[in-house]
Amino acid sequence: MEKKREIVMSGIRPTGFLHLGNYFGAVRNYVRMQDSYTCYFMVADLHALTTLSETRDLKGHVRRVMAENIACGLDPDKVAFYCQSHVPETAELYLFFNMLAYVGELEKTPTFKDKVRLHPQNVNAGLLTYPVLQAADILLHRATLVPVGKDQEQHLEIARNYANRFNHRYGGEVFPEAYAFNFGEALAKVPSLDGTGKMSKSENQMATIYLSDSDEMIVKKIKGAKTDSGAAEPGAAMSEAVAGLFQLLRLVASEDVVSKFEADYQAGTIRYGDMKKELAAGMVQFIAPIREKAEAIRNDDVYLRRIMEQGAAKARASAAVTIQLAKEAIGLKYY
Ligand code: AQP
Repeated sequence: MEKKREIVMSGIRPTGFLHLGNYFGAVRNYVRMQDSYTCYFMVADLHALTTLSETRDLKGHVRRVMAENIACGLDPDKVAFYCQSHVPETAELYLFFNMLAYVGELEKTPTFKDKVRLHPQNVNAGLLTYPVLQAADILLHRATLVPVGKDQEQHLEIARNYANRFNHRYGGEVFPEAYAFNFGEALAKVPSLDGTGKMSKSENQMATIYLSDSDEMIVKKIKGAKTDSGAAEPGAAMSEAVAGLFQLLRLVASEDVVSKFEADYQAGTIRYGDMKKELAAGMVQFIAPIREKAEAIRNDDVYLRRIMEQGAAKARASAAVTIQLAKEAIGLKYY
């Protein structure tokens, strides 16, 4: 008998253009997992509403995120690839989990505190309960594996809490524990080019490389990346900015090339201009085919509509089973 496949779930917010962090933290693993797991991947448009007060660009962003995922190799026929708002069961489960979520706990979530700092004028309840909606996304399919980047690790701990709380409060084993997944390796964190933090859709666009950047733009951004004046003495620790550049180089260059520049760094002879040239060439070679493919998909209305409808149907079939189990456990069943 065929072994039951583990269930995988993950999502990306349509808040802008996909970047290298989204690729190496998430999409690359979606593609690697699609043949051996039962996968649900979604465009988290409802999550986007927590920070977007202007939704004029939403449609374009949703289509772009879909197209870029597919251009990266995601096969909508192998997985359920859907828009979060097309699966209303998500909102139902979110409501159930809100009864298990404590305000004090949510207020302490670091991502909430960051968002309050960044958007003090828009501290809405949706922002506070973001991890609750995320738990609903994952547990709607009773997923156990969640391919995400390092920045999402804490949200998964929260999702495990809600799963356990639900099972404990209402009885039964409706929800499993879900864990962040990166094939046994540390979760990815693709650094920004300015040496501070991670690449991100919505912050410092010149420090983030997007999958839609032109060749010239990629070269320009890498040229402008922060460096330092080289190792102060042999064996000295790298600055955060230079360590980040090496991390990026490792994503697109051969081991020989990386080792050469590492040795130069240690010897104090590194020429950052040469390293940047190598990095830019590797990035251009990596991104150009994705960009071109995504552009064609993005403009194909008929195809995108078919993908969205097919994805929603698969996701809703799985969601209906979970909602039924959850309602039975809670006791929301009167005849
Ligand atoms: N720099 C990154 N390195 C590794 N993984 C990353 N992810 C995001 N940035 C990096 C992973 O990508 C998936 C989608 O996350 P997201 O939609 O929250 O992406 P974002 O770029 O972080 O988007 P925003 O809108 O700009 O969000 P904030 O404001 O939160 O930074 C996730 O798996 C994430 O781990």
